Amino acid sequence: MRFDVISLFPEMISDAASYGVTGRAIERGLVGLSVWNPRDYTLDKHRTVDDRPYGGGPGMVMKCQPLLDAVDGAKQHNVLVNRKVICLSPQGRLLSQELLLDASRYDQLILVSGRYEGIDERFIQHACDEEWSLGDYVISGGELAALIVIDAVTRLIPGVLGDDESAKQDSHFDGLLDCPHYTRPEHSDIGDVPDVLLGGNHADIKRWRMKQALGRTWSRRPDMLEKVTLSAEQDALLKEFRTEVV
Ligand code: 4FV
Repeated sequence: MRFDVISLFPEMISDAASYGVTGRAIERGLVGLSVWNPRDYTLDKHRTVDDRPYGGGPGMVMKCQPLLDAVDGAKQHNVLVNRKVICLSPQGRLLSQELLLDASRYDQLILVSGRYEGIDERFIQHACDEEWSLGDYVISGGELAALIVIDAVTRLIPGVLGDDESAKQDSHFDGLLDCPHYTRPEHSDIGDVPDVLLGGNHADIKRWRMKQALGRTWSRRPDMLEKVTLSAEQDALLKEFRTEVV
């Protein structure tokens, strides 16, 4: 998997992606990352990447040409075919584990990070396969959204996480919130570790964790429960949880 990010702030991407799981995955060559600055593709001496909006209104809009040429640069650099060009914007499809799992199957993701009020629509319609959104709020640039896509997709690349099992442990992986986690000390003045986790009975531990995941999803994100089909055992565990909390 390789990520090619189109951004006016290349260091913001390369610096942030150099830490932790993503940083190690890049060092190990499990994922590739390059950043392409549209300003390097401008044709005028002032290296102009934005201009005033037609129809008036506040702020500036990113011009087509520098973005088109930057995307072409990212494409020419990699002859990979199984790729997608994604524009990160509030008008896009909401990011989800399901969308990111699908994206992790591509060879290349070209992630376009806008700035200013937005990007000339003709570029989006002509050069982008899809628009993706972090959520229904406005941030100052698409870079943070691109970094979230890079982080979340990189975790799904085989070999990146210690054992691929851990990606499966991730919350949202099976459509449920995660169970609570504990580590030493066993006892503290802000509470003790639940006994079941100390008993060493892995079946009981697995059962307790699923019960907690179901219960937390039910109490915090009932919208997610509507999207999953629970097994008979999960149904029973959730009933048990609910009878215990009322
Ligand atoms: C955004 C989002 C987002 C809009 C104008 C950048 C800003 C500015 N990107 N999910 N929500 N982008 O707010 O992805 O150019």
